[in-house]
Amino acid sequence: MAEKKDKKSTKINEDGSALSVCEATQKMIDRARELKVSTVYDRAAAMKPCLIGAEGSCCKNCSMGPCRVPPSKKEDEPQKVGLCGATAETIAARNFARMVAAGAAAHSDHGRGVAEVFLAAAKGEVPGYGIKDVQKLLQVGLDLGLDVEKMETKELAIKIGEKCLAEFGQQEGELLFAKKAPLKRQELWRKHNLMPRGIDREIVEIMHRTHMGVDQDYKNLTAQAGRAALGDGWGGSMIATELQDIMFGTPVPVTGSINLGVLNEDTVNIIVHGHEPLLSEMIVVACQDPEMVKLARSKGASGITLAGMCCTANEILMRHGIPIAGNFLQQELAIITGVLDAMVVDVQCEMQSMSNIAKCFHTQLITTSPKAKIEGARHIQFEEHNPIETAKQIVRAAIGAYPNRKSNSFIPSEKNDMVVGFSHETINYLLGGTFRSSYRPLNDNIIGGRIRGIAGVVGCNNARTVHDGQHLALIKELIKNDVIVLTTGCSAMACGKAGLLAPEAAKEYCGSGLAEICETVGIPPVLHMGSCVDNSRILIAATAVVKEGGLGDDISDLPAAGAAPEWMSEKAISIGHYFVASGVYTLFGTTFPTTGSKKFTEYLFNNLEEEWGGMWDFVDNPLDMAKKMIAHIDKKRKALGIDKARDRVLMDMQMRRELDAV
Ligand code: NFS
Repeated sequence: MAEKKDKKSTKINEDGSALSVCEATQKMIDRARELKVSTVYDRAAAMKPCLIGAEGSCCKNCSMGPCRVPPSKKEDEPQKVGLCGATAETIAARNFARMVAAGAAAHSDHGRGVAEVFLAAAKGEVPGYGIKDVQKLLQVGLDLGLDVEKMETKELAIKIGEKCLAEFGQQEGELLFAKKAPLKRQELWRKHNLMPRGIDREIVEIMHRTHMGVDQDYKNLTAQAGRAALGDGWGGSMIATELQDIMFGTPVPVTGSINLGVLNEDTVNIIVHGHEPLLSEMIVVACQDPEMVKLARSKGASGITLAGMCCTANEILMRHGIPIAGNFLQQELAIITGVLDAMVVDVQCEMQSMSNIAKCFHTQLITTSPKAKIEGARHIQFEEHNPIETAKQIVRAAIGAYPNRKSNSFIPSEKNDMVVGFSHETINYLLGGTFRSSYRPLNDNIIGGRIRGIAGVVGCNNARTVHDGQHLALIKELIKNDVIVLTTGCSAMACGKAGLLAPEAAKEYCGSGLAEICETVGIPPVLHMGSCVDNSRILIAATAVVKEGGLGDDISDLPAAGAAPEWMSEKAISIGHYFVASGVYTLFGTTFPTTGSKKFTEYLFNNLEEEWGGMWDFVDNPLDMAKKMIAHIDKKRKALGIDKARDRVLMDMQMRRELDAV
């Protein structure tokens, strides 16, 4: 049935440039154009972004506007203000804060959903779900201040579920997981009034403060955005990660494969796409059910292939090794292969265009969350109290669609192998060795200079730049310079597709120090830590490095930096802001949503470091971004007095090379 023409792609944008560095993606863009199916790549070429909006200079918070206040073109031209007098910095800061609110809300509502199901599962009300990781249950119980020794597993799980749910609506006091941060960081949060109260409260307060005529001080708005973002990173997202680990298992290293080539011509193909693993965990089970496999065979298929997309993919990959079909900018393309029988979505990062594209093929687009319906899609609602039944209904729908395939299928051949599953617990175990789990060897290698520093490279794809290109250029440059990279989200998938998540990548891409460590321990130089809510794992890993000792007493002391070179979602802004508020120098690429206000941007990019120990930055070119991150890492090494150690290592290598040359 497949047209066997897996030829090389033409890689042609209208101006001759590449749209993606991912070969499968480029082939599918060509294929879509052949079939005259419009994709995000075509729409990006046809519709330019509004520059005033992109730089945060448009206020539409009341009906006297929208007011546009772009920077003055000439020196003597007065800076425009809104009808109410709102300045460019107020407008940019309000817009920025609202992005944080939306992003924090998305992660936290995910976390709330997990907490609700967790509590129901703990009470034994959800068939199929239970406690998979008792060790982590105990750890989280301790983190929440519970007397774990006095409780049975069931009682403890119920208490944890209740405590976590209460974190959302808590009116006063401090978030419980914030106490996991280094003590110095907690003191700083208290000093600057950044310590988050209840998650919902911080988000609501942003919406209040950014209403017309309320908070009109950009610094005050930045702080409130910081509080809400911390409520995301150390609250909503962390709750999601921790409870998912307890319910579904804490990830351990597992192999998997990635890219559109994981789809199969002769099986029923199902993709689960979105962010919440609640239903997809059960779809994994349903796809393996002999009754379902038999049903698929009765329709002429040889079996069922389940694959993931976006962060739902990361969740089931990390825990079950389920293959990934692709990242954000590949979702339409997966349908265009013509072999996708069901695209099952939950929440977030789902393009509405899939609905129209699915109509050109036989694909069932199935929504499952009451919070995320799509016009034209079939809705099969996730039944929280009987998830296996919902899952089977979905798998049956996919099998039912299989005989309707048209003869125009095309699957690009690309798929890559990778090793994933680097939770904080795994890193601790792997680096510490058999005798004692510990971050000591990591710290020692940073102090000794074999590892120059740590980078978190995370975030989305963005159709305004070359798909995957920024991630890969940045990450390759970092590991070449001995910076170990922790990755999540669509960035992690870009790495997987490019072979960076395989241990062999160390030899090919790393500087000699990092390569040596990776080869000794048997890990890739880029560690896949999970989905975007799992950025909370990076916070925990950074805290563990601080607590291990020898690298300062706060996250802001670490030779570390964070980046999201292809970001596009509001969630990314919330993540960036909680990294900054946690003391991390954080760089974004493509565009930055405040540049319309020089004063506010200056505050985020410079002054914030004095107050918070972390700051924002914007760099479009990934190699320049790497340079800035490395310069920051070196600055921190110097402050810690460990720059000499590295010099010595470099000198040794240099000397060795010179000796070799003789
Ligand atoms: Ni993160 Fe995951 Fe991807 Fe971006 Fe979307 S899937 S939550 S938001 S696009 S990394």
